Amino acid sequence: MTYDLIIRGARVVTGAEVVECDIGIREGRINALGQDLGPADEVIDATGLIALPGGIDSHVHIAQPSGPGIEMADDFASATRSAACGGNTTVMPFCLPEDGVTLRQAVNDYHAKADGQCHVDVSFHLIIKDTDAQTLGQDLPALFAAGYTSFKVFMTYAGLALSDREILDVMDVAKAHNAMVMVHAENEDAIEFLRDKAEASGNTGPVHHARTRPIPVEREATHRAISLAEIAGVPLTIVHVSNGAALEEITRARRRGLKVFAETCPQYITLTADDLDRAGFEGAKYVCSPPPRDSAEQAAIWAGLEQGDFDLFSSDHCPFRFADSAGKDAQGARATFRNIPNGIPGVETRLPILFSEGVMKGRITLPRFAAITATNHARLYGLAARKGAICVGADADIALWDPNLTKPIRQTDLHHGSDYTPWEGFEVTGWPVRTLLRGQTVAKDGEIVGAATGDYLSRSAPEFLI
Ligand code: DUC
Ligand code: ZN
Ligand code: ZN
Repeated sequence: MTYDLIIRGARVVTGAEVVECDIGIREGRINALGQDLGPADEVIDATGLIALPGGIDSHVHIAQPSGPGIEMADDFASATRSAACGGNTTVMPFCLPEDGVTLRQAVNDYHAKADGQCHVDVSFHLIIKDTDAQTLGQDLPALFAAGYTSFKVFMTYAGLALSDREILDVMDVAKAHNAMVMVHAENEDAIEFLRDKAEASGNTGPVHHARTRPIPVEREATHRAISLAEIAGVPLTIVHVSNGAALEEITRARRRGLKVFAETCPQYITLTADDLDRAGFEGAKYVCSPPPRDSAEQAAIWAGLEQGDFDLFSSDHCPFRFADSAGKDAQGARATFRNIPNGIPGVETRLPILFSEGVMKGRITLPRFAAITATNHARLYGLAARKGAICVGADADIALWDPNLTKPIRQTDLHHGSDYTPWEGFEVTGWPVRTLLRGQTVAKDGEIVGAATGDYLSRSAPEFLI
């Protein structure tokens, strides 16, 4: 039997090894790995390239309600175009109910925004902001059963932050249904205290976003989230870990045998709080939570990546436009850091940054790169076997990388809806030059190919061992 496609001659990063072999693809799946596979309708000569599993970015925000007058810069079409050109084949955005809308209705509305628009596969996490009987007793169990098997809770942001009791109640439902709890760990009361003091002293510029969310704010909440999970008896994932002290809370808990998983992001290995202190209002371009720290904390995050303390490397893509009254830069309203929308674009640059800074600089191996950018995301969020690895039987979601291509990141080359990138001019070596989704090329040489063929992925229960 002929293959639909053979990718020939790449160095292939499988689950465990890097091997030179051909990849035979039939009906959208990887059918064989080996030599001399025989005839195919199409052959891609990948000599000199590296075949990695298509990236899974399990932490992105797309078209998420962001408050009165504020609009996220990406819809599903632009976000997934950007994802595909950055070597990704699956993204997992968060479904956030607007005030007065049930979780179930929010999921339906979010599907309506995504349907037919996506250039990569998508699957939704839920955000739990209401803990009423309808949400916890009915909507959440029904949604878990329907394949929405992970959700995020916030310990910060008025209107979103849950109390400790509420977090425990939500964790209890997760325990009953084997779902993954993701936590944004920052102490809202402490931030509010520091924010009031900063503003009273006239300290209102973007850098004060970072100064009012210092490391203890995150470290304490990380410790508390882990303790609550221990009390409730559930595994959890701490998302967007920015510093060594918070990571230490996680590694200590892991040593005690708790199932605590850790995620970090490009901003915590490449940006610092000084970026929020750039001249004029430029610092607003770097406002995200938790904030970037300093070079010592970057080193601590790198040590965690090198030593295997991090399971996930995600973008936390959360794009706003800069020169836009619906984005970062509104005269008056956003004149204090308190009102600057939190988040930065990064779904297209996540993988090139880690490949260049991690793999090419000898800090992490290719198999480790594959694990923290794809395989572990599939396992922890219920997509294992089908997604996240180049192995027989899996979807043929593959990114072909040129490890010798060096060029700076430029906003003009990117595909997101934001009008800037925080990494303008940042030089990287190694780019994904072709992305295949279920065996079909969806991006090539930095441009989208073909129509929006991304599917919605219903998920199984997470694997709590990776
Ligand atoms: N947390 C996120 O995960 N993303 C953007 C903003 C935030 O606070
Ligand atoms: Zn968060
Ligand atoms: Zn996020």
